[in-house]
Amino acid sequence: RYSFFPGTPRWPASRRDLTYAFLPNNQLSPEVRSVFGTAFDRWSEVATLTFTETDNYLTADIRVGFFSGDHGDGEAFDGALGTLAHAFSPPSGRLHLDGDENWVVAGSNGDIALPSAVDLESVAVHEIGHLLGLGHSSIESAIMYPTISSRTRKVELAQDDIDGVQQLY
Ligand code: TQI
Ligand code: ZN
Ligand code: ZN
Repeated sequence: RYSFFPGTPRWPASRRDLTYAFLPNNQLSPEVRSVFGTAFDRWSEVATLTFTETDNYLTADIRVGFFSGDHGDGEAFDGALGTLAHAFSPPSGRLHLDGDENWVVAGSNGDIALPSAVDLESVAVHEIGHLLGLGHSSIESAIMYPTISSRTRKVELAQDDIDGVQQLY
C-alpha cells in the first residue's frame, strides 16, 4: 500500500499549477526534456495538478538537475548505480539525478542494452511521486515500490500510486 511522508506534507491548494525548470548549466537534450514532460503528465492525468516547463530556474516550483558526487545538500551521489536520484517532500520541489549514471531514454519497446543502464523515465516518475508527497509503497507493481530490478522500465502508474496521489490531491 502507498504511504506518505511524516506529517503528510503536500502542495497547498493555492499551488497546484506547478512550474518546473531544469538546471540551466545542464544543457539537456530535447529527448531528456520530453521524458520529463511525459513523466509529469502521468501524474497530472490522475490528480488535480498541472505541470508546466519554464525557463526560470529561480522561480520554478520544481527544480530538476543532474549532479555528481557531493552537490551541497548533504546527500552526495555515489557514481554509477547505488543511489540514482533523490527528491524532497513538498513544498521543496528539488529533484536531483546522479549525473554519473548511464541514463537511457528507452524506446517504447523497453529494451535497455547496457548492463548498467538506468531508464530515465522510470526514475523520473518515481521521484516525481516523492515530490508530490508519496513515500514508498509495499506493492511491488507500484511505481513507488522502493526497488526496481536493473535494466527494467516501469513507467505506468499502478492503481496503488493513483489511490495515493488522489488521497493527497
Ligand atoms: N533513491 C531513493 C529513492 O528515491 C532515495 C530514498 C531512499 C528516498 N529512501 C527514501 C526518497 C525515502 C524518499 C523517501 O527511493 S534511489 C528507485 C527504485 C531510487 C530508487 O536512487 O535509490 C527509483 C531512485 F524504486 F527503483 F528503487 C528511483 Cl525508481
Ligand atoms: Zn541532491
Ligand atoms: Zn523512492
